Amino acid sequence: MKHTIKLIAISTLLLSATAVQADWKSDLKDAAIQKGNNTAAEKLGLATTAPAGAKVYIISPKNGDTVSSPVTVQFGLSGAGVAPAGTQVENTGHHHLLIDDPAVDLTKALPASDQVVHFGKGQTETSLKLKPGKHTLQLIFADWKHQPFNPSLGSDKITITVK
Ligand SMILES: [Cu+2]
Repeated sequence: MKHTIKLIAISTLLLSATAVQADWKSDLKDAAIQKGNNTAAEKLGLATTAPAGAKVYIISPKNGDTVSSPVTVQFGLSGAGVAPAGTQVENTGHHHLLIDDPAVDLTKALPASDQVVHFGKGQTETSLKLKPGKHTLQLIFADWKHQPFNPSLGSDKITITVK
């Protein structure tokens, strides 16, 4: 009797060890598939579907404000989350600030320049040095590979005057 109990215990142990191994293998397989899909999406420039109902807006300054430089720009987002660039988590992305209306192709990964500023660490505000005069600001929220969502998620374009 004692012997039987021992055998059952051992076979239970073996069964759970096999289950753990299968889990581990399928996790590894899933990770490999995900990595392959990510590489393909990046190479092919596939846009990520925009999180439903997400909105991007500039909290401050407000359209028409007169401000002094440096200007604190606060980024607003609802219906989606912020994640650092390169981190693929569903329904997340990072902010990009377009300064003075640069031409950008919203179907491709955004370039980086003085006028297209990436916030790849997941920042939600910045301090911006601007020359005196009128300037426009617009946010574009893009996915882990800097590519705008489909449909694209952007704020209204605001105009401010720097003293
Ligand atoms: Cu970016």
